[in-house]
Amino acid sequence: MIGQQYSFTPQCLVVPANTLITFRRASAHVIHGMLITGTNMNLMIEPGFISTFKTTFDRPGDHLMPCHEFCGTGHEGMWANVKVVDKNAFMRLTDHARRASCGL
Ligand SMILES: [Cu+2]
Repeated sequence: MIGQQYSFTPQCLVVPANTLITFRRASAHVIHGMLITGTNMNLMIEPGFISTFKTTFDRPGDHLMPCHEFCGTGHEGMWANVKVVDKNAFMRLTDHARRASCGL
């Protein structure tokens, strides 16, 4: 995931529950922060570095991932989503595609 003023790309991630997920984040411009609501995940994203963390979501659900480091005039609108789906549903979604879409 890339953070840039003032969005994250991609805007939404679909991941399977009960599976170790590795997040890798980088910034295109300035320092951003990112947390995942309902979890203890919280990190800084700095230009020139790749921030990495691993976690497992224990159940399906939707989480917001807002930028929590003031990064400029559009900071308040900078957020993304992670959609956690049942592992079997994820396998069906990716059966014929390389990645799942949040549009399902
Ligand atoms: Cu920000």
